[in-house]
Amino acid sequence: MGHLDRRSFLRAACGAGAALACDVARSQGDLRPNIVVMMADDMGYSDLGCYGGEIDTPRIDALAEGGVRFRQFYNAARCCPTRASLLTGLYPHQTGMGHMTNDFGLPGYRGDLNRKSVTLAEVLRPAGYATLMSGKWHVTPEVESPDKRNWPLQRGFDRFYGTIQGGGSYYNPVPLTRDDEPIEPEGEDFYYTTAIGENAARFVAEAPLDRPFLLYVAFTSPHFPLHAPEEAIQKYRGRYDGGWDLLREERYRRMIDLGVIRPEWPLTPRDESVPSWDEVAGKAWHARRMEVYAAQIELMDRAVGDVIDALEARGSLDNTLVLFLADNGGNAERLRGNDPAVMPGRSRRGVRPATGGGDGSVEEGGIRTLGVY
Ligand SMILES: [Ca+2]
Repeated sequence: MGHLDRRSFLRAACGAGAALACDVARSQGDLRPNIVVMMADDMGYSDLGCYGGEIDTPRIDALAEGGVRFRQFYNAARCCPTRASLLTGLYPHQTGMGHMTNDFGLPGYRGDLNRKSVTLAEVLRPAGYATLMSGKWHVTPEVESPDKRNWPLQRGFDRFYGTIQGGGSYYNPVPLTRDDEPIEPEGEDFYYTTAIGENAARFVAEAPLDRPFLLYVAFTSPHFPLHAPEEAIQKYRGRYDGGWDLLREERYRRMIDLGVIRPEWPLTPRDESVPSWDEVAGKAWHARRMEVYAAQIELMDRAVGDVIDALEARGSLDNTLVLFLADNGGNAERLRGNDPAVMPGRSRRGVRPATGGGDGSVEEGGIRTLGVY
């Protein structure tokens, strides 16, 4: 596993690009690599196993083991600005997405991806790439209106499955969309994270064989609400009963063992707004929140695995650049309806996880997240 600062990464990436292009011969001779970008939503720096987390994430860990695990990887603090930057290569304000999807009447804050910017798909499609997307779009306020000028298909993608807006139910994401049209969730056991992975895997299987593809997989996991099937939650039952003070120490030690942080760096003090675990009320509710949060991340890891398996099945894995990142840190919003009387899991009400951290904050907990290449 490599650990790189930005300068070393650029050197490595230049070399890797040349190597990838030679790995696998495509049937029609176009040897350019496929590009797969997968992203989590509101996930903390140390949640994944390869960053010291106790959550089982073997598929992402394997990517890190065979590639590069960034220790210094920054985002734009919230869903919309990060997505706008990732899609365009620009600062969020240059795209009109300096904040979320509200229009403040200022060029940098229109809340709608502007036409001065071009997306990855708008650049790669004319260059011969198939352009595929599964997951959350969230760079336009026009969610259900007939005005679809800034939807994925109108911004360079050939195929789309997912949601135009930000967060929402994992059991009934509204409006769920295929290409430009609303659809209903399929099946009794529908779970959005799994469906995003399945559709992304299908796009890989159906992608043209004579040219490369871009696949953008934008999970909503583990963004609130805390929704996960009970069987996935049960695996973590009791795992968080020791509370966040103990968990912080456990993760801190594992991060040192894994080389994510240096042993001479002390554990930062607990956030002043958070009481000690000994003093907090409602321990069972807090622990349950983390159990569901962990299940959400494990299910996302399985969905990542579905995409990797699909790449392998068509013989494309060795000629594909795979990136996994988070759009911002763990969620620190004071969510309305975050009611200790409501146990998360199957509830359709909104409950956020217990870890907090920094979505929306430009301190390190918000903007410093993980990245695997
Ligand atoms: Ca986010």
